[in-house]
Amino acid sequence: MKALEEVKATQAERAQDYVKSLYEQVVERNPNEVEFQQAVKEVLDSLIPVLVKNPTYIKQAVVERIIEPERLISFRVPWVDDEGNVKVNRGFRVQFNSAIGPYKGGLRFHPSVNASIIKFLGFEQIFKNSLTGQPIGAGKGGSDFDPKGKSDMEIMRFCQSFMTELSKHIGPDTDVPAGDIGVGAREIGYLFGQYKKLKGAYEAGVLTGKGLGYGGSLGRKEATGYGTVYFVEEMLKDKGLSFKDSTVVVSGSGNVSIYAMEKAMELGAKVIACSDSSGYVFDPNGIDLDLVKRLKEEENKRIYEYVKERPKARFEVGCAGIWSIPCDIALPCATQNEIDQEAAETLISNGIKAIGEGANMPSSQEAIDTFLENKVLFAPAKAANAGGVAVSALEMAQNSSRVAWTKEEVNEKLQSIMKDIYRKTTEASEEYGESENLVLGANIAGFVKVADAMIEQGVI
Ligand code: NDP
Ligand code: 2IT
Repeated sequence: MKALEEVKATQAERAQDYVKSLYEQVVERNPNEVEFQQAVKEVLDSLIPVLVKNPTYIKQAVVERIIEPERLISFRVPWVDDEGNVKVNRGFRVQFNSAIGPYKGGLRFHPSVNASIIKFLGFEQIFKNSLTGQPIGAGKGGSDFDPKGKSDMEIMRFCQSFMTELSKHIGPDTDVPAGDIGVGAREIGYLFGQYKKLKGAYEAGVLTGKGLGYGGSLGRKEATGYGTVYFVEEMLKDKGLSFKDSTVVVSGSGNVSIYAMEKAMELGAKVIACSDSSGYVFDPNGIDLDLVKRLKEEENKRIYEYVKERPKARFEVGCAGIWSIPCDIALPCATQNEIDQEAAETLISNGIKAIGEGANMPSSQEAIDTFLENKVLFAPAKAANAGGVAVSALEMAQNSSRVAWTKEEVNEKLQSIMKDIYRKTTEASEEYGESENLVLGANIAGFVKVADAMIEQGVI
């Protein structure tokens, strides 16, 4: 018996050493790409038990292969502003993994975009897309273009120039982009129009998140936010808890945030704060979501305008302070690393029960460790925000069969996909010995499907 335990301990040590050496390689080959390094480290650490159990993955170098993108495209995006000045931005598309389907993932337009950001997002998409159970590989793209303060025509000209180059690399069966930060229905419309003009053909399935009148899916706009809340509801249910009568803080006030707030409210929660990059609003009587929608979806205004119409609400400059508001459930839905260790500790000392990551990698590694050590229920991004890309895959399915499902049909499918992701995630975390650790569960469950497909397809 002792001998067996010793063998197991040696195997675990070997897997740990192996993972450590892979991480060192990643740092060496991708210097200064701190977000990409962070995303890879989290996954590598989770994979140790699966590598111990199945050494074939080491023999076949599946992990070495999975951390290297199949292709990274970087390109010049020249465009002309309203005053006639020529501007140049940088565009990216990373085609990370096509083992289980065409590359799939959003486009982000934000001044912070660089290769590290796009690679971390593309890498996470591998595991997320796998968890959805849909036939989609992983990609991500975007540009350091800043949409803030640009006119509609400037946005259109930028999108057209961006697509002129991107169109050479995408297609309904090769790579299917969608939205992310700074890219919503308006941008997808301009991108689609330019793609169609260049191809001279109506390839509806080349982009998702399209307008409802030209091939978009009902329910896609709401899918990420709703899906996050469905996932968290499952997690709470397991502990005899629910959204009903809970207080909720949601960061951001964009696509994911607005529909996370909407579904949490529908389930009986009181949402008391939301934010944008300028600061946050605290409304002790409960956020007026119609007002947020008008300010953000229609008028393109900053969140501080909210307090002008809700005198009992308060605006505070800076985003991090939102995590000092006492609440039962926190849904970070803005951007990466918005919750650091200090914010995590503050949330815990204020009695937080659950975290649901609507954004990608919103918690730093130290914050995640702090939540897990303190037994806070933690729904990791790859699982919790997979509803958006899952409904994108449903949009692709509708486009290729030339049908349109009702909102109810899409929503039912989304709910069952989120339940299924929760089941897969918890089963994997139990199988690999850490039943409360859904980070480990999501990473392993997402990995195994892709890794097995890669092995079956040979060394390519
Ligand atoms: P939006 O552009 O619609 O909204 C983003 C929100 O986050 C805005 O309120 C924005 O404020 C805020 N924000 C963005 N960057 C920063 C920053 N650096 N610091 C502080 N606040 C910031 O994007 P989405 O809602 O689509 O995306 C939000 C998150 O969800 C991202 O992490 C994205 O990757 C992730 N996600 C999105 C999916 C989707 O379907 N759209 C699917 C899965 C994940 P401001 O307007 O002031 O910049
Ligand atoms: O991060 C994400 O999953 C998204 N931005 C959505 C991607 C998609 O293809 O719908």
